[in-house]
Amino acid sequence: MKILGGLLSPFVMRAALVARFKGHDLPVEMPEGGLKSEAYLALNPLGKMPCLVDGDFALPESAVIAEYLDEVLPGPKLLPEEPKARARVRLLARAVDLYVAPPLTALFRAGDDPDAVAQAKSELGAALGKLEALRPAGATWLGGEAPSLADATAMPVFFFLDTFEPRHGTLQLLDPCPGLKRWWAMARATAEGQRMMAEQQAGLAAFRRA
Ligand SMILES: N[C@@H](CCC(=O)N[C@@H](CS)C(=O)NCC(=O)O)C(=O)O
Repeated sequence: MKILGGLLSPFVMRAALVARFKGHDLPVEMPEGGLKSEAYLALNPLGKMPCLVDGDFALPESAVIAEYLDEVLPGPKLLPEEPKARARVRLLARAVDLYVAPPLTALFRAGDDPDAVAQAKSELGAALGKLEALRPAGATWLGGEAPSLADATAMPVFFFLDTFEPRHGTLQLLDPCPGLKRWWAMARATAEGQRMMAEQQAGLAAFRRA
């Protein structure tokens, strides 16, 4: 089994982290010929990364890959069994995908345009406040007392808060969200978090060189 894509992408990293939280280190590689090659589009007609390849089965979309890996790989379950806890983990992951990731992408693209930066930061601050309100108060991990698919979704997105901090003061947006702030300090200090940060930093350096 392998993941096609590059680890700077929070969507690719989500799939890798799910496997790692379950005790597996799946190979991650860019598809030969790139995302728009005929061969890659035959595997993943969406032409985006990641795509999981499991034998002759190819699966795009990181949230779907995450649930598949949780089902097929041995190890701790990252979606809780209890229906309400399970729904909450899915909700937190969806909130990150729908509300937190887009303003970070906008910030990435804003360059030196002060209006675009201000707009993206304002939307990001509001989204972080909503995520704080959605998560169980006092939980160690994002959605409870053990790592879940919500953590694997959010951690590689929060990497960009650190990355944009020197230029845009993005970590300060966590000040009104003490629970999230505590969670992020804990999560990025774990072995998985440290490895993830180093890999995304290396990916960003390569992206900037290119
Ligand atoms: N909803 C998709 C998003 C994937 C996505 O947007 N990947 C970006 C990299 S972060 C990509 O492949 N961009 C290249 C392109 O769209 O051509 C998922 O969760 O897998």
